[in-house]
Amino acid sequence: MARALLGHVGTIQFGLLLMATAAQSSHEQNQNLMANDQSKQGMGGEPHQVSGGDDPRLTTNQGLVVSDDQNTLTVGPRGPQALEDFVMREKITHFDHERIPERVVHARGYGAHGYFEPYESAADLTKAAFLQDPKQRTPVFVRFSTVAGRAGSFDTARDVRGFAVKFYTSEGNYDLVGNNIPVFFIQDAIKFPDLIHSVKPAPDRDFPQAQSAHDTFWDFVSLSPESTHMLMWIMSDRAIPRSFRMMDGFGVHTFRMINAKGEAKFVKFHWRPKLGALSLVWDEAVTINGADPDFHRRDLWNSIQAGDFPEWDFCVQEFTEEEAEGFDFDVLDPTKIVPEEIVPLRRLGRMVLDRTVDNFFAETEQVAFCPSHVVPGIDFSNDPLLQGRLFSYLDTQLSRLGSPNFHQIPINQPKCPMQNFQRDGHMQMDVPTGRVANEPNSLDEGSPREDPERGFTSYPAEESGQKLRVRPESFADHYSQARQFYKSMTDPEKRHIAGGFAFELGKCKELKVRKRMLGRLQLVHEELHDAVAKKLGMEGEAEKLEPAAPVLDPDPSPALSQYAGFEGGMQGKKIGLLTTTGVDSQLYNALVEGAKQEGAEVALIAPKAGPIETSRGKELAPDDFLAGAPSALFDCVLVAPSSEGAEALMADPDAVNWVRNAYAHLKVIGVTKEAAPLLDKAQVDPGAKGVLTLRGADDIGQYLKGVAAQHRVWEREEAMS
Ligand code: HDE
Repeated sequence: MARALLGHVGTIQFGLLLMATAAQSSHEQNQNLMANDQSKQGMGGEPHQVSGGDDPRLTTNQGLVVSDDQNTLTVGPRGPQALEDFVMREKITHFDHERIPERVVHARGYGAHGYFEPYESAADLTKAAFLQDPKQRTPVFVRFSTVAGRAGSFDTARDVRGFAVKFYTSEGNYDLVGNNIPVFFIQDAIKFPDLIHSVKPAPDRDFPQAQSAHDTFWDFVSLSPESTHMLMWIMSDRAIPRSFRMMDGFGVHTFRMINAKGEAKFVKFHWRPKLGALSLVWDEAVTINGADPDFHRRDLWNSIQAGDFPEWDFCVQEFTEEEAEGFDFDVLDPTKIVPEEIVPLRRLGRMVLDRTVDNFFAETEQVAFCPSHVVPGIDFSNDPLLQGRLFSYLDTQLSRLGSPNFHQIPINQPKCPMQNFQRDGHMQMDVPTGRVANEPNSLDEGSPREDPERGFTSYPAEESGQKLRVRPESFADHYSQARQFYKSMTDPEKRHIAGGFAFELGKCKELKVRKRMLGRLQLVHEELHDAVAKKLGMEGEAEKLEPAAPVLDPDPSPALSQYAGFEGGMQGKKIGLLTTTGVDSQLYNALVEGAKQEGAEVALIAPKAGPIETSRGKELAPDDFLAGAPSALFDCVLVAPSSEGAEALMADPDAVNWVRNAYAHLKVIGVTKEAAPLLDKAQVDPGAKGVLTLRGADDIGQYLKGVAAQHRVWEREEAMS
C-alpha cells in the first residue's frame, strides 16, 4: 500500500512538472507559428493553427485540455490499462497513420520556396501572364528528387534527378515537372511500369536499393534500343550532381507556347543554374552516400539558410512546326534533344529559391505536381510519353494523398481565385455555401461562370488518322544522338561514361545481357564499346545487332558537355580545412575572408569534436571532426595544422586517408609547410598538378585561384588511369 501511494504521489508531482514543460514548449510553438505566419507569403491559404492562440495548454484533437501526456490510464498504478483511455488511443491512432504511401517513383525529394521573375515580356511567344511583366514576381515551389530509391535512400545515388517546379501564377498553378536530363528511357508511356519495375529492387529479394546496377534493369534497357541515348546521359556525370544548386533542368518533351494572337510555336524548356552544372566523381559519390546520405538536401537547406540563394535562368528553345519538320529527328520523340547549335536558348527569366520549408511533410511530401496543370499560353504536343503523363499524375495523387481534394492542402492551393461546383469527397476542408452546386443555373446569379475569353482553350491542332498501336517510323533512330552525345564530351567525361557502363554491367551477372548491351554500345561508338569491353574483359564478345534506322554521324554539340565551356569559379564551393590547435590565425583569417569574397564556404575540420585555439588564442568551434568528415565532402582541401598538430596528424590514419582520398578524388590540395610530410605519408607527389605547398597567409590567394580554375584536376585522373 505504502509503495502504491508513493508511486501515486510521485506520478502527480511528475505530472505537474511535465505540464509546466508542455506549457512552455507549446508556448514556444505559438511564437514560432506567429513568426512563421509573417513569412508565409509563399504558402497557399492560411496555415492550420496547431495552437490555441494565447492559450498554451496541450489539447486533444477535439480541443480538450490534456492533464497528463506521460501516463496511460491504468486501474491502480501497476494494474491493467483501461480501454476507455481516449487520450492515449487518439494519440497512438494518429501516430499509426502518420505515414502515407511514398511516391511510386521520385520518392526521395527535397523542396524549397522561391520566386520567378521574367527578364522581359515574352508576349511575342506566349500569353502566359507570369511571362509578361519583368516587375511581376510569381511564387514558386520546387522539389528535387532521385527516381529509383525509396524516401529513406541516399542522395548521391547514380540516378536521374527530378526537377519539378510549381508556379503559383495569377491564372492558376502551372507545374513544369522536369528532370536534370533532357531525354528519357522510353518513347511511349505504356512502357513506364516495366521500366520502373526493372530498376526497382527485384520483387523476390527486395534489393538492390536505389541502384540501376543489376540484371533486371540492364536486361530491360538492352532489349529496348530506344533507351540507348538516355543511357549515355545516365552513365555520365549528370547522374551524380555535386548539388541540386548545380544541376540543369529540362522539360524533356516538346511543348507549345501560344501568344495572344493565337500563334503557336514548339518549345523545349531549360533551367540553367547560375553556379554551372557540376558533378561529383564516382568514388566521391560512393563515399558520400555513407558519410552523409543527406548531402544534397543538407546543401540546399544550408545555402538557403545562409542567404546564399540558389538561382537558375529559365530558357526556351523555340521553333515552328515547319522548322521541326526539317530536323533529322522527330521533336515528338522524348529520346531526342534539339541541339542548341540548331536552336539556341532564349532566356525568359530567373528563378531564385529563398525560403526553406517550415514542415517537410506538409509541404515537400504533400506537394502534388501534375504536367496537366497548365495555364493559358502553354499547351502540350503529341509526344506519346507526355500524353501518358497527363493521365498518370492526377491518378497517382489520388492513391498517394488519398483524396480528390488534394488541391486544398496549403502547398497545392492556387494563389488566385478558385471556385467551381466540385463537391464533397474525403477530407473536404472547404465549406461551400448555398443550395446550388450545378452549372448552368439561374438560381444563384453570383455563382461561378465560364469565361470563353479568359478561360483556357486547347490549341486547335488539326488531328486525323486511323486508330493504331504503332511506333512512328520517325522514332526509329536510337543511336545518332547517343553518338553525338559521346562525341561532344571532353576526355574525362568520356572516361567517366565508360567507367559508368563498366561498373553497372559488371554488377549485371547475366552474360547474355552484357553481350547485348555491348552490341548496343558498338552501334553508338567503337571507342566507347572498346573501353567498356576492355574493362569487363569481354573484348570481341558483343552481340551483333542491326539498327532499325541508319545511324548518322552528327557533329559534336559542345553545349552538351558540362566541362567544355566551364569558366571556373569558386561560387558555392566548400573548402575542407583540416587543422589543429595552434593554427596560424593569419592564414585562417585570410582563407575565411578570401573564400567569402568568392562566394565559397570553409568547413573547419579538427582531429576531435571539441573546440580548438588559433595561434592567437582565439577559440574556434569545428564544423566537424576528422573521423566523421571524409575529404569527399568538400570540393577542395587545405591542411594547415600547428607543428605539434602536424605530428599528431601524421600518426593518425584518418588524416593520411583524408589527404590520399582528396588526391584520388581530383581535388586541389593545399598544405602548409608543417603539413608537407603528410603528403609523403599519403603517397602524394608534392609536385603533382593541383597540389600546392603554402608558405603562409600570402599564398591563400594563389590557392583559391587554383581551386577556382577548374572543378576537379582532370589531368591527374588521366595520369592515374
Ligand atoms: Fe514522372 N511520375 N512519369 N516523369 N515524374 C511521377 O507522380 C510518370 C517522367 C517526374 O517531385 C509520379 O506525383 C509516367 C518524365 C518528376 O513530386 C507518377 C511517366 C519526366 C516527378 C509519374 C513519367 C518525369 C515525377 C510519381 C512516363 C521528366 C516527381 C509521384 C509516361 C520530364 C515530382 C507523382 C515530385 C513523378 C509518372 C516519366 C518527371 C507516378 C507514367 C519523362 C520530376 O505519376
